[in-house]
Amino acid sequence: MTSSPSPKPATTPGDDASPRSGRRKVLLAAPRGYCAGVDRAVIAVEQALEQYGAPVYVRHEIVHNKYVVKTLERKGAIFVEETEEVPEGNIVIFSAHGVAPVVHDEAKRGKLATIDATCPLVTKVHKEAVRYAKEDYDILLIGHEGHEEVIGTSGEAPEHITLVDGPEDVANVEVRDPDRVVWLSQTTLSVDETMETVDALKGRYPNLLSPPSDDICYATQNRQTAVKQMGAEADLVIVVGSKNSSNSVRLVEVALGAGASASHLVDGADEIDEAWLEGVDTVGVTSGASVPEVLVHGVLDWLAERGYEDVETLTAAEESIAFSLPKELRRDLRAEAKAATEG
Ligand code: 0O3
Ligand code: SF4
Repeated sequence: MTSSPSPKPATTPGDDASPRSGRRKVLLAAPRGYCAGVDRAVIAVEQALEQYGAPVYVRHEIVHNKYVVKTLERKGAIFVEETEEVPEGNIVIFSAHGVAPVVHDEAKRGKLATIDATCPLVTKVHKEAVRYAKEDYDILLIGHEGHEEVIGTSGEAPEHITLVDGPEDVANVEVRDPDRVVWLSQTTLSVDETMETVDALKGRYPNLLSPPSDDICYATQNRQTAVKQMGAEADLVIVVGSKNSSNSVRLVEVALGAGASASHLVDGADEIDEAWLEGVDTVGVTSGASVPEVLVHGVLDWLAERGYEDVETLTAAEESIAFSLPKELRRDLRAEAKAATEG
């Protein structure tokens, strides 16, 4: 996963930056970029285009990254916000963030073939919601209002779920029975802020039940651990990611909280402002879970051109998780292979 840009001589633009000691260095976070759920979702769209041909419709951005969406559009994917926008009889892929059960019903009504690219770790939270609703708990879902994942999870049991959008929202919560309450969360939240919210909830509901395992996923946690270490050492932390990517935005916040003097979210090298480098010796670089590595390479090359050629990898965790493709694609691939051997 780690790599260095091709070394390039320092050029004039970097000289304007006047670093403090002249020892310019890049700290590169590991892990960073694609998680297993994003990898699977992006491959699912590519595979669907190959298997069924263009166009293939995708409900919502498959992952929250501009570059990924544009690249898939060029290959023949059509992104829509509502299922009703997909013409009858077509294929629609549901994004990695998951959908509410009503969306599956809409697709059935529209006679659409569906491919569900919801990350299995988001599905796990959906299943928890269904289970606790069946057991008649009030579910406090910690998450960001309006975020696609929260809309999908809430849709599993709308009458049982109350959204809690951060510690400041805890005072607004109302439940039926304070002794029958459980909290769940969006997968891409700040670990520290979520724990603050949980502590505040426990202050109000001492018997609050916790989810059986972490809802904030391994990838979110690992990327935050790495950027936290980086924030303590870097003057500036550049996070590669799109503005609507919750997990990427959290990385900027965590970097600042860990002590970085500045941190900025950029979609790519073209969004970096030369002025950010003023007085900066150490630049931290990381990327959100929906960000292809090519965009990080662009940033490293841009920095190398300005004298930040020395790249040191800061490894916070090793990752080896991978998910199999959505079952609908695997089923059709198997059928195709069978037909080929029989024919
Ligand atoms: O949930 P978030 O806005 O961070 O979404 P991204 O940027 O597409 O990253 C992938 C995360 C995901 C699909 C839900 O966990
Ligand atoms: Fe799945 Fe976590 Fe990636 Fe979201 S960030 S797609 S939950 S692995």
